[in-house]
Amino acid sequence: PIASQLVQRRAFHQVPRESRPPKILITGGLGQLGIECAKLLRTQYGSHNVILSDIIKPSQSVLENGPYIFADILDFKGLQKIVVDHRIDWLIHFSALLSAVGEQNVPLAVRVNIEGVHNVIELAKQYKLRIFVPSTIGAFGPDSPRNPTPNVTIQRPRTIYGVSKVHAELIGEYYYHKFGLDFRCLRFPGVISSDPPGGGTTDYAVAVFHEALRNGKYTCYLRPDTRLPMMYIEDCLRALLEFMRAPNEQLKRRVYNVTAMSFTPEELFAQLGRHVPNLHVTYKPDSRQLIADAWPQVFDDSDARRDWHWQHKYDLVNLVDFMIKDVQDNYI
Ligand code: AKB
Repeated sequence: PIASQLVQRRAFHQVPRESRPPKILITGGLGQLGIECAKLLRTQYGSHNVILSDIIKPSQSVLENGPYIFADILDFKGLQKIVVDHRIDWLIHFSALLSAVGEQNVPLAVRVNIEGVHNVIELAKQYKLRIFVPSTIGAFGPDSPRNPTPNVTIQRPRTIYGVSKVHAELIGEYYYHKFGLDFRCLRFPGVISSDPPGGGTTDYAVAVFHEALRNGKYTCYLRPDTRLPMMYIEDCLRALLEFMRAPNEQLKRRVYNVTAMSFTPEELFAQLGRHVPNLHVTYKPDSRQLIADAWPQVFDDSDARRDWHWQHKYDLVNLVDFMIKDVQDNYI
C-alpha cells in the first residue's frame, strides 16, 4: 500500500500544470480591469480558481461573484502566505497608480508601482508562477516615434507611471533571462469600459459616456485633435487571456504592444452624437494634455498579431454602441 501511495503521489505531482485549471490571483482587483477580468477567467477556469484581491472593502456584488481576499502588494510575507495557502499558479498584477494620479503623488507611485512589482516578481520566481504585468502606451515618451510606435524603440517616458512601467518591463525580462521566470507583459492603450478608471490620461474617453448620458454635456481636458491608441475592455481582457494561454514557444518576446484603434476626442464625440444628438462639448486642456502629447498616436502591434495571432474585434463604431449600452444598463 505504501508503494502504491507513492506511485499515486508521484503521479499527482507529475500532472502537468496545464491539465488542471490554474489557480489565479489578481492584485489591484477593484481597479478598472479586475472585476471584469475575474468574470472572464472564471468562465474559463471555474469561480473558485480565480481569487480577486485588493486593499479595498468590496461591494456585495463582488463578493457574490467569487472569492475575494485582502492582499497588500507591499507586504511580501502576506503575499507569500496567500500563494502558499491557495496554491496559486498564475499572478495577474493590476495594482498601479495611473499616469495623471501618479504625478500628484510620486512617492506613493514609486512604492506601489516599483516596490510592488519587485515583490510580485520575486514571489513569482520563488513559487514558479506565471506572472502577467500590464504595461502601457505611457511607457513611451517625447523621443519615441509616435505614428506608428513599434514594439522595440526608444523609451524615455516623462511620467513616474511610464518610468515605473519601463522598469517593470525590464526587470521582468531580466528575471526571464536570468531565472527562467514566465513573465508576460502587454502594453495596453487606453482601455474603454463602463467601470470608471481612476487617474489616467485616457479617462476622458470613458467619462464622456457617463456625462453625456446623464447631463448631455462634457468638458474635455484634452484638445480635440489629440490622437491616442484605444481598445474596448472586452478586447483588452481577451488579449490578456489569449496571451496567458499562448505556449512559450510561440512567444518571441516577453513584452508586446497590443491595440485596436486610434481616435481623437473630436472623432469619438462625433460618433457619440449618433446616440446623443444634442451633446454639448467644451474643451479645457489641463496638465494631462502634456502627458498625451508625448504618447504614441498609433500603436504598432504587428508582432503580437504575427506571434500569437492577436486580433481585435471592436472598432470605434461598435465600441460606441456597446459603451452606450453598458453605461445605460449599469449606471443610468
Ligand atoms: C492612463 O491613461 O494612465 C492609462 C494608460 C493608457 O496606461 N489609461
